[in-house]
Amino acid sequence: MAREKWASKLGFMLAAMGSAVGLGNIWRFSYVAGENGGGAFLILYLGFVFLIGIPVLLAEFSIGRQGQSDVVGSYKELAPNKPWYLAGFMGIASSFLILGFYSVVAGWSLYYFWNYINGSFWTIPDAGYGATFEGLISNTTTPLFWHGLFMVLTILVVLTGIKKGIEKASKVFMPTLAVLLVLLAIYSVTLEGAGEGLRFLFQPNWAKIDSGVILAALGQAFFSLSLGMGAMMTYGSYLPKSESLPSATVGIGIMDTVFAIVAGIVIFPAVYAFDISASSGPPLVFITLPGIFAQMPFGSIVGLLFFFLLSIAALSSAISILEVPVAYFMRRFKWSRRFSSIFIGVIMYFLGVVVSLGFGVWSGVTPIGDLGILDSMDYVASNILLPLGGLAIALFVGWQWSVKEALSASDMTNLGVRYVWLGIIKFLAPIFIVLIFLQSIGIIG
Ligand code: LEU
Repeated sequence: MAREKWASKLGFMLAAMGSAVGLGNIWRFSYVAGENGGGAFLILYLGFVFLIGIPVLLAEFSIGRQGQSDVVGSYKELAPNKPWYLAGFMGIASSFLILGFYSVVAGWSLYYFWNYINGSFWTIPDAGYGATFEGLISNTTTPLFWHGLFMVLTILVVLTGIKKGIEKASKVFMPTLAVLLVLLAIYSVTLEGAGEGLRFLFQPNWAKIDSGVILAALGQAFFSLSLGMGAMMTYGSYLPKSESLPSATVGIGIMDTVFAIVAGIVIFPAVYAFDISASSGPPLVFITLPGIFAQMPFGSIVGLLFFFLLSIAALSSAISILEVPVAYFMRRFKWSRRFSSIFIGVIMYFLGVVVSLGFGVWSGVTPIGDLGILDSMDYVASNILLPLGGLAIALFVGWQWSVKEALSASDMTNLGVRYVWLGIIKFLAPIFIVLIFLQSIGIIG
């Protein structure tokens, strides 16, 4: 059977943007920035996106398009009998860990959407949004229902296939989310206390930087660009060789970053206006945003629209995560797309059950240090496995491939910046990633 293909380059770009823009830009970016001191974190994160993220993204697309296979198959195709494909298995492991918690958070978003439809969130609940949210996530069954619904939607899109499912869904919703987010940002900066929020986000306090903050910024850059897991490699593999990659890559990277910054401009003024702690962790946006909506004119409609779009953004990212193992199992075991999507999706659902219970009956379970189940899975996947996946990608393109192969696979052959890119891929990105790791485990100071 012929391998599936995107209908157009624009379709590919939108799908890749759909993968990049998601909960990571709004939910994860804001709480990780909040926990890591704001401004200085933002600068590190931006530095990593442009210096490492976007160049490695181009490398990841190139491997996929050249290999024309899934994350394991592409490495095997391009370097038979070499151990590079092990990096592919690491990507598959990341996809399970990430979708395991991603779907739970997306379920919370769907629940909020529903509460804006039925009117319960139009006014501030008696207990306040904070306690109401805590009540939701610590409940045993309600979040499991919404998380299950989200997984069903994800599976349905993935089993419909590349063109009809993934590509179509991304086209309409992303632009709408962008417009809404900008409008919200404009509103948010008029809130009382906004200045303090903006200062927190934009004024770097260098004293806050330590090895943990640096690692968190690197992890966020990878997570937000969907990098290092094989999602972008798999998406790249559905692209015909005739399409050019560099401009698409830069477009996706910039777009993703702008989304995160605008989301920060929405959220941090509200954090200060409503006197919430910036370091309140994963619940942050679920408490601040409804607070904004409750104050603004037509807030209930805005809230409804916002959580609808956030859920869609999460969906277009989740499908790219599920696609990583689905594509692998389809090829390796000759499973149909339908069976593969359902089987793997169900396993991921059950992983998510563990994550969800981690906020309720298992809230005392802390697999890593004092991190709960979600935070532990996120830490391993985003701060360790994704950067390692990125390291493998950079080393593969920089060292396994000849200069000629690397430049032609990435369509950089005639571009002036080709040696800058190659220098980053060969030296800078690997060295940075290794140094950050060494520093975070305390080997260098
Ligand atoms: N890039 C996505 C996001 O920011 C996450 C990724 C793991 C698919 O939400």
